[in-house]
Amino acid sequence: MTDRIHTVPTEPFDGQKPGTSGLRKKTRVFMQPRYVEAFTQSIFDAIGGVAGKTLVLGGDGRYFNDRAAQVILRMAAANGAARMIVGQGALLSTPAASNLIRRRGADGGIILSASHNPGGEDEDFGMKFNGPNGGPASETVTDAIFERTRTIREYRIMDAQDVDLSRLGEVRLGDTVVEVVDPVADYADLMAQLFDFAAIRSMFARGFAMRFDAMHAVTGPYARELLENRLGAAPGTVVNATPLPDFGGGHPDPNPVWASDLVDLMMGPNAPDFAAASDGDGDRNMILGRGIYVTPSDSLAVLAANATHAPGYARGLAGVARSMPTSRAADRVAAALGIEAYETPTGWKFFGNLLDAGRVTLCGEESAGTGSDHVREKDGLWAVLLWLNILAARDQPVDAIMTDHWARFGRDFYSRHDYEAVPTERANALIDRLRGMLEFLPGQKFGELTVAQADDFSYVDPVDGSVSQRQGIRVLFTDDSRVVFRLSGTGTEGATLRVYLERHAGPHADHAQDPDQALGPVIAAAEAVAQIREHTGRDRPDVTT
Ligand code: G16
Repeated sequence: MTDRIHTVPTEPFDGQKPGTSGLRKKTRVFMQPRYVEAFTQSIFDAIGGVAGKTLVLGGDGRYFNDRAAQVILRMAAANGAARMIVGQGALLSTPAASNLIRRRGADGGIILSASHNPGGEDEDFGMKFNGPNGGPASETVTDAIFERTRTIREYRIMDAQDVDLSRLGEVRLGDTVVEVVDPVADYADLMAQLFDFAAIRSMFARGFAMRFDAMHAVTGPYARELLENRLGAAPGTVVNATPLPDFGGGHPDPNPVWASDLVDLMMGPNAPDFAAASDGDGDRNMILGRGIYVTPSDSLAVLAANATHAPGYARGLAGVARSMPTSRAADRVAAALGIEAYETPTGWKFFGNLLDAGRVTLCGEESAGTGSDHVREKDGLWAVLLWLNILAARDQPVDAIMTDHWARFGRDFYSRHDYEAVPTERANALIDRLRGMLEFLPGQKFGELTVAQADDFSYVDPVDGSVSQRQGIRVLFTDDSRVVFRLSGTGTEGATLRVYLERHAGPHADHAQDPDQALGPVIAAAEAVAQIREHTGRDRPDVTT
């Protein structure tokens, strides 16, 4: 073999700045000559090189996943990596990649995904780096990567044929061992350690019916293996199970808008007992019972209150964490359990230190993410399995579990309104105006509601003391309602304004109300405070979840 290592000159590319979760851009941006190469070399340089190191590599199977993986392998070889552990077909769900990094003691990993964003030549692509703990790189590391992208002048790559990633086993690329592994096996084994598979199996054997929508994305093979093969759910329980490069033309985003078929099924006469969906890279989840949608914020709270039904959590929880815009439902559970509750900025990376320090066991976000200390990413199938474990243990339907939960803790009515592809300057103007008003807001009345407090969320990491400022505008009203305004860090077009709306109804209030109705005064106050229509030019949100 005439493998040859080249040092290739490049210009820095503008805007290779990792956002909430890695670098996300239009696929065609990534397809420009040297773009993936410049970013990959910047990652390698920012982490002190990869000579002698072991990295995990895989992605969600979207368009360009396979091409980017081959480039990264040739660059890892040229940069002297000792071993690259790659999922067969260059596939790995994000939680499975996190697990592999941890289990194999790797120095980190590169995950190819734009998560729930659509895939295809004209859609989105992404790359993110996870550290040796298996979690998303901290802001210190992503800042160092970004700094490097601004000065990079060359990258190293090996001339070589594509590695056959369809065959399990080891091959060599120069001195680097490329190990192609089954993407599902280790992850499925981990799940079997955490949950009472016998109880879940017996529930399915008694006729419990479920549908899991893999949305043509990466969780299909994982869900088939776990739900149908290991737990005995009826064949056909997992639908849209084959990962496709364009996710079948849809948004692989498990929410009531993009998984509306599943919601329709669960609200109709032929609903099974339970339904769930996951996203492009397998870290998000949506939970539904017959006739009921469980919001991600409520799901976190219910899982926290019931986790001890699962063997992996039988000893109880150290604490729970939620991102700031996530409803405060989980805090109420933590208070009742006498454990710590933490409020972090949006982004799974902020949970890493708390999990590593053993301060929290469960974490979650309003953006359909829930997880625990079993890996360092949110984990869609994990959440589904914990729900199944709880349903098996309590032998009650989802709606009864929710009614019971709200009767005990009260209900946090919750909704998120997204305004997408807003011109960046207009979105910035809205946020800047709010920032300028903060000190004058307390005491002001907006419709029925009076502002109690308002601030721009700032987070001091309790483990390493690092500070993250300007993480979202919080407006708290005297009746304990809340509105949060922030700009998304994952969009690829203009700005996405997210408005998070929340209203608490105590244990004895009417919990059966329609959430939109319950939130009416909060929605009106949000418009009055922020003048959303005027700034965005829109009458209504593009997506409501
Ligand atoms: C990512 C992050 C999450 C975050 C979500 C939305 O999820 O990992 O922590 O909550 O984006 O972020 P934003 O509101 O900034 O768009 P995923 O599933 O896209 O990786």
